[in-house]
Amino acid sequence: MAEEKKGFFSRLKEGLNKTRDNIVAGIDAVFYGASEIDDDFYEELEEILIMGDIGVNATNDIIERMKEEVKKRHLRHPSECKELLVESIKEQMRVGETAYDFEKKQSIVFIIGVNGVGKTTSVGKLASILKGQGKKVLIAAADTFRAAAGDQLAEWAHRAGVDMIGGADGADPASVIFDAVNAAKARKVDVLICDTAGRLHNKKNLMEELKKMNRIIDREFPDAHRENLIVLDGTTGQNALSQAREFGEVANLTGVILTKMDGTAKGGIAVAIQSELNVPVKYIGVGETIEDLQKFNADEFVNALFDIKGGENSEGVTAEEANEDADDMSDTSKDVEEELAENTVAESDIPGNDDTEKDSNAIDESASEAPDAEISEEDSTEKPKKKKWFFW
Ligand SMILES: Nc1nc2c(ncn2[C@@H]2O[C@H](COP(=O)(O)OP(=O)(O)OP(=O)(O)O)[C@@H](O)[C@H]2O)c(=O)[nH]1
Ligand SMILES: [Mg+2]
Repeated sequence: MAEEKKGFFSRLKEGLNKTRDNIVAGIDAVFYGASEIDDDFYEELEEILIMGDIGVNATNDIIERMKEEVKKRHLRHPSECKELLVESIKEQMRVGETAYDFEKKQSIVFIIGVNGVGKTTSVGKLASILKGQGKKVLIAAADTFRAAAGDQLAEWAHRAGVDMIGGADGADPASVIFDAVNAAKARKVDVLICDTAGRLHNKKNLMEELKKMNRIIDREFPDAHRENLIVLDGTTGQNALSQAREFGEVANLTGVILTKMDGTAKGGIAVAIQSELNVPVKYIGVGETIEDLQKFNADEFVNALFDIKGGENSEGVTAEEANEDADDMSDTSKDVEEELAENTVAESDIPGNDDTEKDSNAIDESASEAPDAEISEEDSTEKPKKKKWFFW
């Protein structure tokens, strides 16, 4: 078991195989095929970067910067430019020093995104990382739309060894948030991570519902540090950008969790996200098990992409070492994941996506913003709900 496990850097490198084939092979052909640094060279490079999902903005920046450096350093041969490109991509993607401040504060991490992108999985993985750091973590199952959603998250909570608060199937997700935020305050939890239902960004009432949940958090726990992470599926390429833009309209996005980077040829999207949206990719997912989420590290990512040796992060700790704590939690994950993998949500399964939708799905501010009683464990259990999850 343990000997089969690979370090995160190896998994990242392996996961980026297709992206590497897609981008790096073409880039090498330009660097080592062209005989001089001329307009054709820049044009070919530009084309490959754009085709590799790196995005127009980032590509323009990279090319402009390269032109300047070529002049400054009096470079003559295209092969001398590869290092410039690598440095330039790293520069584009570097995550600011404050990006992970939430780890040091009492925080509420709100996880949003369209259907099936890997939100619930990422909540479980993130909970495990934070638990591994010795944090007191609570997770909120605010996806009450899909019958199996609570069970799926409960299993992740179990794997990560953290508590979870949920609501009855079909309950107002805002009421789950209300309960969870108050429980987090009462129990002096370090980080509350809230899973939410997948929603299409063009469904107005569902997007309004996100705003409502946000307002409840602000109102109930104004002092908490807020982290709104959008989960984007790396395999969807440019679509991920439009999803992030739409969600950015209803929530102040503070970061991206980019999932399914294993096995996609579109990994270049990580560069595009950073430069087109100006929102940092904070975590990337490279697989389905609990250890397959890692803090995004630009140097490590670009080194893996270009197969450059030296997978060390800025703190001088290899990703493998940093991840060791999560090792013992991974054993059961695959089997149970398969059991629970009935999670493709048809649009019609989601309230608001269907003309026959019940009125109760309409946003009812009064329903869940009204409760002003303090939430205690007793209060919560008294509510006549079909299913409610508590693990203390
Ligand atoms: N290969 C791979 N699969 C992943 C990754 N992250 C999530 N998945 C898979 O993607 C599928 C959907 O994951 P979920 O976590 O249920 O996605 P979700 O966004 O919560 O889905 P909804 O709640 O239905 O909107 C599952 O089969 C996960 O195992 C990843 O980084 N790599
Ligand atoms: Mg989910």
